[in-house]
Amino acid sequence: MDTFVAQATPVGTSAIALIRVNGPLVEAIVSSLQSKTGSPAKTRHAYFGNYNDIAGSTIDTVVWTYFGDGASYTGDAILEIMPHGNPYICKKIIEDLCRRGCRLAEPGEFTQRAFLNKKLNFSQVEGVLETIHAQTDRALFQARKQLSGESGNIIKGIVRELTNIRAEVEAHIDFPEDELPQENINQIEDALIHLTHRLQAFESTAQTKELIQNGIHTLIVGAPNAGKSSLLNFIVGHSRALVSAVSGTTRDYILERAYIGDYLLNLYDTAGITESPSNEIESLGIKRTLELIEQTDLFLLVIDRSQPAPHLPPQLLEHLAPDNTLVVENKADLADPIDHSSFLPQLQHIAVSTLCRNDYPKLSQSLVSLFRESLMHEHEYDTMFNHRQAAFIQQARMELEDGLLNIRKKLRFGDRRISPDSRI
Ligand SMILES: Nc1nc2c(ncn2[C@@H]2O[C@H](COP(=O)(O)OP(=O)(O)OP(=O)(O)O)[C@@H](O)[C@H]2O)c(=O)[nH]1
Ligand SMILES: [Mg+2]
Repeated sequence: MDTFVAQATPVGTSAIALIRVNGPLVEAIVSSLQSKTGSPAKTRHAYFGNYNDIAGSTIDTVVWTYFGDGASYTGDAILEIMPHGNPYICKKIIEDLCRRGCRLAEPGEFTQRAFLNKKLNFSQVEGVLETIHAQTDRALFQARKQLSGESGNIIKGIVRELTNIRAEVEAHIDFPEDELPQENINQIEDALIHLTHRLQAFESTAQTKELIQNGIHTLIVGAPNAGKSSLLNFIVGHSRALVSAVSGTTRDYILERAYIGDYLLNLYDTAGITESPSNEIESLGIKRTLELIEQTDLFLLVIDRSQPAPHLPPQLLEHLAPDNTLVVENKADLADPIDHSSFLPQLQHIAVSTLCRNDYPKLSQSLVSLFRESLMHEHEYDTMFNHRQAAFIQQARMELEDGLLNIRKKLRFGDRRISPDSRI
């Protein structure tokens, strides 16, 4: 096995940096770092001393820690070296380690070793990635669950239940003359129904998990000049997008990350949608807005309270639903507003003025309730499964449903025998 090395901290200037070495050469490198020879380095023990290159010149004073085989993250011997966080020092140390026989690590290779050495299962490997990228408390909570292996344990519990059911069914196949009492058949059926429901619930968490991890794709749409860019600026809290009284100010869409409560939003400010674009650039802008619709989780439909309701294209209207849209009646500060309650009355409306900071809590509260009740389906703190896992869960659920059908056909209504080719 090769010995590989990588800087674990980002490249840049910082107080300290961390360089990790993994593999069989670690012991020899550790011996060269020890000032006194003789006693072997203690595992998981921090030492302080000079890092001398292979020619004997000191590169830096460092803190280093040795993790013996089996006592490390990867399961292999690891050496962690913490020099000062100077990219030049780090480069020199890594070059020196390569001269001693190490090679540069491939991306993700430390975690790959942990997986190959059975220190982590595949879900936990995904948990490492989730932990690194989590940007909200919810995302971190989910990442911790994933890292702790909780989702795997839940599935193992289900496998145990299924194994018991299978044993009972197989016993009947082996000894068909012992007719399975109706009570047992009912029990098997109930257990399978219960399991399919649980699996279905797990499948449905994947969408929520994605929203929590990657953010809610939120499209700010509406007629020109309704105040869409003003709303983007209002939410992000600074002047990100150009705002002007000239209709058609925003041409191409603008993407900005924002937080509402503890929810991460990928917020798109778009070109105003009008039935009669006045030039080619405006048409192209509208086309782009409509292209974004398919990937949208949440629509903020901005209308101007001082203007009649806008005419919106069917490609947009057909996507708007009470669980994914908030109609923002903007410019609430203007006198004599038009009553828009009959405009898309099935959707929730909220009146705000983006010129009035005091309206922000009202907007954020409406959004947070919409996220909780409609987008997250209230299970934001349950154990969730990612899309990869959900695909397997779906496959398992479909197999169970097949099994259930077979049981109903063959045991209850059929010849009261379970065919050996039943796929339970
Ligand atoms: N009185 C009042 N004016 C507002 C409010 N919000 C925005 N405006 C004004 O409305 C005009 C248009 O605002 P924008 O945010 O540029 O509107 P938009 O929808 O992005 O416009 P386009 O990009 O051209 O489609 C500007 O003059 C803003 O100052 C509000 O709450 N009250
Ligand atoms: Mg704009």
